Order: sequence, then C-alpha cells, then structure tokens
Amino acid sequence: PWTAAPGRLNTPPPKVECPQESPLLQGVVKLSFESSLKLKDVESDNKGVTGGKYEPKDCTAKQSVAIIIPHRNRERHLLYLLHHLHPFLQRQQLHYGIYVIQQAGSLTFNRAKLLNVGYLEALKDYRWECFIFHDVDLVPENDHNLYVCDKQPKHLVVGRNATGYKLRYKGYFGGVTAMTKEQFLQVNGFSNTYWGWGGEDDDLRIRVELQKMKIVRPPADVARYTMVFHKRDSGNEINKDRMRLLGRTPQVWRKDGLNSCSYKTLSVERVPLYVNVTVDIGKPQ
Ligand code: UD2
Ligand code: MN
Repeated sequence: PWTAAPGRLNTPPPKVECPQESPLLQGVVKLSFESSLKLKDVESDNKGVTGGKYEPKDCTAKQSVAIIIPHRNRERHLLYLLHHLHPFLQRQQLHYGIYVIQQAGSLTFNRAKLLNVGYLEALKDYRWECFIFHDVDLVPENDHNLYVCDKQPKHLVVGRNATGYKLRYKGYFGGVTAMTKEQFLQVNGFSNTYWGWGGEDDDLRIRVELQKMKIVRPPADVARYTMVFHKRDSGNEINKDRMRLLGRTPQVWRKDGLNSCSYKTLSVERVPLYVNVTVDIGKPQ
C-alpha cells in the first residue's frame, strides 16, 4: 500500500508548465470600440489582475512579459487597449505586467525615450524576460499572435486595417515589437534623440541589424491589428531631422540609448489594470 509523503496532503499540487499551445485561444476575435465603455467595466471584467499584473492559476507561464505603452493624452485609446489586451494575454496563459509610461508636460513627444524608461522602470519592479513595446492605439485581432519573445527580435504588426493589412515597407519595425531583456540590452535600447513623429522605429531596426540579428514576424494572417482612428497629436509634429539622425546611428548607438537615458520619475502609481509611470524626459537639446 502507498503512503502519502508527509506534510503533502494539504498543500496544493505543484504547478506544471503551461502547455505549448494554450487551450484558451480563440483565433480571430471580434473587437468592439464602444463609446460607453468605462474603466470600471474593464476592471470588473479583469478581477484576476492586480496592479497591472497577472499569472495563470493552474500552470506556470512559459515567459514573464512586460508590456510597455508610451502615452500622453490618449485616454480613450488606452481604455480600448486594456479592454482587449488583458483577456487576450490571459488566453495566452502568460505571466505579464502592463506599464503605461506617461510623458509629463506638453513639450515635444518622444516615443522611443519613453520606451527606454519603461524597460528600465519595469525591471526595477520585476525580473521580466521579455518586453513588448506597444503603441496605445493598436489592438491585435487574432490571439494566435503570441506576445512572447523569440530567439530573434520580433515584429508583431505585419498589417493593419488602414494599410490593407500589408507590411508598409521592407524593414518596417514600428507599432508593436517584442525583444528579450538581453536583445534589447545588446542594441542599447532605442535612441533617445528622436523628438516628434517618425524615424525611431527605423533606428531600432538599424541597431538590430548592426548586431546581425534578424527580425522575425508571425504569419500575415495572424499579425493583424486594428488601429483606432486618430489624427497627428499636437506636440508630436513630424521630426524633420529624422533622416540625418538615421544616417549616424552606426556611429552613435553605443553611447545613445539605455546607457544614456536620463529622466526624472515623477510618480509610480499601481492602479488595478496597469502601473502608471509619469516621467519628465526633458526636451530636445
Ligand atoms: C507609427 C508607428 C509608431 C511610431 C510612429 C512614429 C505604426 C502602426 N505605428 O504610428 O510605432 O513609429 O509611427 O513615431 O506604424 N503617443 C501618445 N500621445 C501623443 C503622441 C503619441 O500617446 O501625443 C503614443 C501612442 O502610444 C501612439 C504612439 O505614440 O500610438 C505613436 O504615435 P502615433 O500613433 O501618432 O503615430 P502613427 O500612428 O503614425
Ligand atoms: Mn497610431
């Protein structure tokens, strides 16, 4: 006859690793953008999330993933994204945390620098292995588009509604990208010097290529997004200097990036659905 191991009877069974493919995936998801949606509704739909973090109850997630969202004055888009992204990530059985990095003030926006701040701040909070850099206005349409990192940097947006779901151009690396903690460190993160709209995503591609890494993408029928309609924001005018900056990336990447990202954290608030980091990132030199 068998005997139970002493002291094990009342302890929960050890967690097993989550399966290779989550049984919860649904494929194409129906998206909704209801103007009546309230933050309270999204919070009550996501009771398992605390301080922006979640992990599956019954199994150990394959990766721990930080979602980093650059933000200023796009509250409605943030609400739609949270509404779709939390259930989406839970269906993928991930251990994840969402960090919204708010640029304080009304000076020129700097998406790339905010994303560097997000990486640095998220790592102070937890030892995340994988980072997803995510525009606030892009909602994934298919939950087979896995928010995990690969052996190579991954670009998750092959297509979106406004551009006929086609890759905008060869080498396009904007919108949503996934890099491991080490991959991002190896390229010294994003440049901090792109103020205003454009170029910063191409700069990251150049950094990746200089390291002889190769960008991978999920299949086109999976890597589809809906971008919530918007106009160009004030404070994010087109960056006329971006071509010149792109030309000097090979010379400056080692000293312009994560290792030179200076900023002042004004507040870190843990609201139910995300960690809200407000930063003063300065202004163009
Ligand atoms: C494209 C890229 C984006 C970035 C940008 C150029 C796609 C799908 N996206 O976006 O990744 O490379 O070009 O910089 O190709 N934001 C705010 N408040 C602002 C301004 C910007 O929150 O006032 C954030 C927000 O997360 C937004 C992102 O910055 O999604 C990119 O700005 P955008 O949406 O105005 O630019 P877009 O759609 O041309
Ligand atoms: Mn956009």
